[in-house]
Amino acid sequence: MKKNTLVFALMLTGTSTAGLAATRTVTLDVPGMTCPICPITVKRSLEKVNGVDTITSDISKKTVTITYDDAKTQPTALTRATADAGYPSTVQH
Ligand SMILES: [Cu+2]
Repeated sequence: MKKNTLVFALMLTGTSTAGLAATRTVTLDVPGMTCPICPITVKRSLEKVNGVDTITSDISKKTVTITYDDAKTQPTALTRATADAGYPSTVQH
């Protein structure tokens, strides 16, 4: 009975019951973002990637921080998306 209650609670919060999917955050270095318009193009390219949740850009640091569902996408798909839009990027470690 307790177990059923827990599963139900997890379903309500949208959390994966098996722990397979998780929201992850990655920051990409995008050296080509040289003016305030660039992040808009980069953001649009990332929005098309299935599994991307939030996108925050920092033009002064030339970075884009993305939260995503790791069951749906991964950093290589994100760097590919920005590169396809004309902005090659690398994952910040
Ligand atoms: Cu620009």
